[in-house]
Amino acid sequence: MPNLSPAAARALRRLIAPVLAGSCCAARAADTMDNAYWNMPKGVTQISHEVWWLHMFAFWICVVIGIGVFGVMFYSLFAHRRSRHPVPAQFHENTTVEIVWTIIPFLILIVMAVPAAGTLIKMYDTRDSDLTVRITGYQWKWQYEYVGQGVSFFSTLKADANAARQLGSGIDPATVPNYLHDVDRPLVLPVGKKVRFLLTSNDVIHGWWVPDLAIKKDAIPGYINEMWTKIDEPGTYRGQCTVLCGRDHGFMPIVVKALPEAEFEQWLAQEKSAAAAGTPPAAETPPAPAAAPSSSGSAPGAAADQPAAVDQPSHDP
Ligand SMILES: [Cu+2]
Repeated sequence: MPNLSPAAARALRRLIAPVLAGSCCAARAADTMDNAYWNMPKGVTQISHEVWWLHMFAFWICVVIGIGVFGVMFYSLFAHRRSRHPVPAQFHENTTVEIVWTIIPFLILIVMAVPAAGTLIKMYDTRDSDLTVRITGYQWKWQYEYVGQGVSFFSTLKADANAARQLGSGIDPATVPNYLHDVDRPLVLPVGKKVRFLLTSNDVIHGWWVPDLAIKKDAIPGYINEMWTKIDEPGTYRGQCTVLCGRDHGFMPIVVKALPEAEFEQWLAQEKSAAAAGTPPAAETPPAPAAAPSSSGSAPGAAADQPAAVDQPSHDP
């Protein structure tokens, strides 16, 4: 679980391990415990915390309803069984019952809708942002453009994962760190600043999703979707394209690197001077060799300040 301290997670694993020992699932279960996907991640933004709270709130309401409904059902099955009550009670069209079982669900829905609407309104409020990043989806990569800063680059599947995924590559994906969840150039963002995203696509519909930021929206060609985030903690946050967008849909991960403000400013200054000098900014690893035919044209207005068009990942065996 994301909230467990390492010591608590270890203790829980030790408790569960004997149960799983000898089962073919043991290794897998240990991995699942480590990666902790038992629940929705709490995330690193105020909005993601609110979304998590709403999720838990609705979950506990469902638990109480479940216990109530099944409790009444099993009690009735037992207490009013045929041997004790051969003639069933009749309360068809009983006005009181009708009113009660209409009003109670209505009230439950209101109780859930009020806080959910409050969070939704906040999610849609992109005003007063400190920075705007335009995100464009391509088959099969992302382009990040820091609006008004002259900085723009493509973010593509990391070369080692790209090599391992080729048919007959002979590379064990388990040996590749963050296999299919790492990119050559992450989206770098400042911590504690409101960042607005303008999301669109160059070809087909993609989806930009980073669970830790509680952001998930469709990137639609010819249409701009807005969203925002304000990250509380420095770190690396990973996500994926979430709209089935073609052959390499599974090979266009998202990585967000949140830096303290001073470090971010330093990074941005470097990128700006590299862009101004016309030198391609250094990718963390060299881009994958070009092999696939390019199906994506250049984005409108992006060519001028786009020094390094990274080759898209190839898939051909
Ligand atoms: Cu996609």
